[in-house]
Amino acid sequence: MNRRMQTSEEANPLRIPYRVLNTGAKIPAIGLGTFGSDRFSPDQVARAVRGAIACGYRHIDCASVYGNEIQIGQALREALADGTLKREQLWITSKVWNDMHSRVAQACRKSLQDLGLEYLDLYLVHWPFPNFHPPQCDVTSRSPDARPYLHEDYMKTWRQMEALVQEGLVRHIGTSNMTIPKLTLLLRDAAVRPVCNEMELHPHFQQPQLFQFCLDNEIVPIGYCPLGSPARPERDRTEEDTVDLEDPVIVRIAERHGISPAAVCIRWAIGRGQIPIPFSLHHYRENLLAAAAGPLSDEEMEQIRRIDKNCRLIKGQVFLWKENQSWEDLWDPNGQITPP
Ligand code: NAP
Ligand code: SBI
Repeated sequence: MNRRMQTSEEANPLRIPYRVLNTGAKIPAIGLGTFGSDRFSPDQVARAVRGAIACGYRHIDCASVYGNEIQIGQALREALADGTLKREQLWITSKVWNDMHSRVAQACRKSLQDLGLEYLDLYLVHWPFPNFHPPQCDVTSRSPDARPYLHEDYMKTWRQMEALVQEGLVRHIGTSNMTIPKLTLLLRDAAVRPVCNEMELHPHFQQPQLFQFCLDNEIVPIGYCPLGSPARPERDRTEEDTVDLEDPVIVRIAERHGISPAAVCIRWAIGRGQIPIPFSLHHYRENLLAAAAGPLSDEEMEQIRRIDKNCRLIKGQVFLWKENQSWEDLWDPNGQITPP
């Protein structure tokens, strides 16, 4: 075995699959989500990050708005302390929150400082809406400084993202919560192309057109709420929401393999070509093993394709900028950017 092989097996003992980005870089095909919501403290999430890295996770999905980057930074410092695990073996993502769209470098430097890192592997524009809304918010209220999506504004933010790559503060930049019309304009005007779009993806919300658009344009889809976010905050629940982990098709496949419904969702996600980032305080090891277990059969993949219910869980109500506006407007339902 040559030295290069040894290094890569030490870095990836469980042989977690990876995806190749449009820059040629490799990103682990599963990451650990870190949004503890109002239920789990920063210390609880940081403990999960420590445990997850110890059992083989190499990709952590962070964001300044999750309010726990300082504690996660401490966990990362400990993981890197004895030099066995090297910084370059980790993939760390963070995101600029909506109130910092005109101060991207400041936001990025703050995340770097809190996480104790010299660079991020991936920095995302968290939402395409430049309005501030405090995390503990009431979905029925409207933020007084809410503003609509305007492509010119987004490009001003994107230019600042591009500058971070030039400065070496981040290795890759990407988007989150974008739609086809918004991405189409960004791809037309970007000097540095987004490597990914982080978006809601789970068996009951497969977004087939946007998903295919991303693949066609070498944008890797990173899938949030990959298990249907069973512990999401009350503000993100409606009576129409369906439950992926209880879907009879998912449950039947799980029983056939002797695995959990969550493991089925993860194997489906990776088999489809998206990167799931399940949050977990208690099941992260099981989820990593599912990622390493290999694909479901073509027939099982097809069965899951057919249970899509177009059931969006994170509707984004908090980002609406007008009274009497529907959350659907945020997602450009007519194939065109919803006018301001
Ligand atoms: P999720 O990952 O679908 O669900 C997480 C929940 O599932 C946790 O309550 C967890 O419980 C449970 N769980 C995990 N593994 C399980 C298993 N094997 N069996 C049973 N239950 C299991 O939803 P999410 O946390 O909403 O989304 C994941 C991540 O996506 C977030 O943490 C965040 O990093 C990211 N995100 C990004 C955006 C964005 O706008 N870019 C939006 C939403 C989310 P335990 O803790 O008990 O394991
Ligand atoms: C927050 F901390 C505050 C609001 C909010 O709304 C949408 C969902 C989200 C997010 O953007 N990322 C998450 O994991 N949850 C969130 C987080």
